[in-house]
Amino acid sequence: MGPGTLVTVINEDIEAHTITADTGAAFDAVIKVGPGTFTAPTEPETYSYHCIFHGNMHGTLTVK
Ligand SMILES: [Cu+2]
Repeated sequence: MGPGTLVTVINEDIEAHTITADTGAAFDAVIKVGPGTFTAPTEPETYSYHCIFHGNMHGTLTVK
């Protein structure tokens, strides 16, 4: 996604999750059940992220 994009995500689970950058404070959003939003970082990079509630949940976010 583009730098600074407002990203919409849909949590289809039955509990809240977070999208939290592994390092730094690039983004950290709690996503409750249903749609949620967070703002992508402005620095182009591939960011690793995780859910602070569930250690096995992780992914990457590419800003370019
Ligand atoms: Cu989670």
